[in-house]
Amino acid sequence: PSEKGRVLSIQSHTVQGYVGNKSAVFPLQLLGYDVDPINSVQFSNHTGYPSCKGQVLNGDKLWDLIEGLEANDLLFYTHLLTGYIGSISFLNTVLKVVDKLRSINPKLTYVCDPVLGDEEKLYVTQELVSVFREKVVPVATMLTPNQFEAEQLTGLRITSEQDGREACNILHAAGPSKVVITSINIDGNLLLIGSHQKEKGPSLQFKILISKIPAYFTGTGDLTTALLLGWSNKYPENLDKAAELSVSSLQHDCQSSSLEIRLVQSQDDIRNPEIKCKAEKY
Ligand code: ATP
Ligand code: PLP
Ligand code: PXL
Repeated sequence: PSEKGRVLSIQSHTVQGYVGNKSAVFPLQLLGYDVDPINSVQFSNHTGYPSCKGQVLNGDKLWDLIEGLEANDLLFYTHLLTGYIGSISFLNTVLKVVDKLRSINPKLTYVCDPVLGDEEKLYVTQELVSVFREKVVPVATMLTPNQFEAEQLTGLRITSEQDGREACNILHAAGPSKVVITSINIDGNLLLIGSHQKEKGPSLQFKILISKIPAYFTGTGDLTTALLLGWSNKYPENLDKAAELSVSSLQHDCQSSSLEIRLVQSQDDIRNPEIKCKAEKY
């Protein structure tokens, strides 16, 4: 276990329920991190409900906040974490934030969940996918796409473990040294595939088999990425261990049948997860 960090987390806020910052900030705090949230939107609830109201932060307003922090010398971060981003202008400003933070801490780790869609459906424009592919992936340190997002970012069709591993290698070549495909649907079960490209040499890859709970959860992707950030910073050379710990926490949080994950009720499982899912190295 190594150093703690200070995380800037740019994600959605929902008044009620747990997606975006609501599912990332508290778990990271439990793991001992200082977390500074910037809310990219403030909505009443997540979009899995019949309706939803609220406000959206634009790129200029995001930059205002960064300038405010900079004016007081408050821009030293060890980690930047981003999730769903809905507009090109906001995404371009996030790219400016990455540059700015790296000019202050060249070792900044940028953990990016490239939220583009799921189950063959995009929730963003094709243009946004292109910006992710061309500009965001190259500056990310760790990337956590789902199956569909990995396909969008690589152009590869992923229907097997082997395809997943190849997609990871394509993504490494584009930038991030750590890639975790958080779920691949194979034969009714979920497979997580992780890949760490150390210096030169082949990537170290592993898989975790996750038994699928017959329900649909919102916010699990956001929680997974936050936990992967938290644990992989503690075990920087063991992405497989970080992923085991992250997935094991999640299996506790997904034990209810409601639309929401159970974060406050699962504090002990976040701090000290009992390993329920073992990683298998390739
Ligand atoms: P994103 O779009 O943010 O990249 P994602 O689509 O990868 O997210 P999920 O598909 O929600 O996110 O999966 C993230 C993790 O949540 C999985 O690795 C798994 O541990 C857990 N999970 C999600 N849904 C289920 C389920 N039905 N049964 C068991 N585990 C689940
Ligand atoms: N779907 C997911 C997974 C999201 O993360 C978000 C974020 O706001 C949305 C949908 C919302 O998209 P829209 O407001 O375009 O429905
Ligand atoms: O989980 C991603 C997410 C983020 N932000 C908002 C959402 C969702 C998913 O529904 O509604 C506002």
